[in-house]
Amino acid sequence: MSTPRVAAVHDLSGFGRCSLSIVMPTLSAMGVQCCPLPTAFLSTHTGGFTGNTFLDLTNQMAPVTDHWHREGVTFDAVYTGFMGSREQMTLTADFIKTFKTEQNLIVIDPVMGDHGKPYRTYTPEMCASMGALAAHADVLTPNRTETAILLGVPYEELRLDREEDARKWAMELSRSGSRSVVLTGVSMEPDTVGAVCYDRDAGEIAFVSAKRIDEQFHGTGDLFASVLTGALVRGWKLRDAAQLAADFVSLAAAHTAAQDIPKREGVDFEPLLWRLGQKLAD
Ligand code: PXL
Repeated sequence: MSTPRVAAVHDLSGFGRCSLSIVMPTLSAMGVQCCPLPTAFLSTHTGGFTGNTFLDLTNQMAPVTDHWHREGVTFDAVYTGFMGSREQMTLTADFIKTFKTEQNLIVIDPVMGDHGKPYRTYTPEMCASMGALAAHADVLTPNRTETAILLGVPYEELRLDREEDARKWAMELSRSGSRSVVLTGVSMEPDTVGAVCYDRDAGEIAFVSAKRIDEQFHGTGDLFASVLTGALVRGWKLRDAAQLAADFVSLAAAHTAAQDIPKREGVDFEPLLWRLGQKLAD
């Protein structure tokens, strides 16, 4: 198999693991070439720090798209995450339209918030634009908060602790089965957490779960979606890719919890990447 290639449209935050500082090493460890299109450079992520710098790279997005297109570059997947503005979402949609083929995968992680609240930089208008960007997804990977925002349902009403509810929300997100969905934060038992997966191609719903780690760390959503994307371009089925992602996030969260490092530094996953590589080599 030739090395799969993924275009990653995310921000780059220098300190506090998230977005490209997770996406790039994770895909590399999975034997996947990652081509980053950084949307902004921040000194830190926006949670747990104050006064972060923000270098907007929006004006680079169209020239980079055009240059890659002129050079005839192709991608096995386009994988998008955190966005800094509505304009970036429009430019990301243009990027997707430029590089979409019959065979490749558009994975959209509609990063907007967590624990029932949007991140502090996300305005209601940006959340609406994320819905429009999500229309391009072959695979959509929201958490519970993002699902509530995308579907316009109050967070408290969007329960994910009963199989029939989780199925219902996954199907609603799939837009009548037209896109695959991996909805994270599904927990039917107190000591496990995982995802409900709707596979558009197989027409199937599956549940995956792994051991719940009680502490929450920055970057676990980015880590989940990165592992999922890497496994999908390596040819894994959606439910197997989601199980690998759930297991790896659980392992990394357990490892982080045992380190006693500040939560805002994010999930301490680097020492475990060799295990991910090993799983893909099996
Ligand atoms: O992990 C999501 C994320 C990505 N990028 C930036 C963020 C966050 C979450 O806070 O602030 C800049």
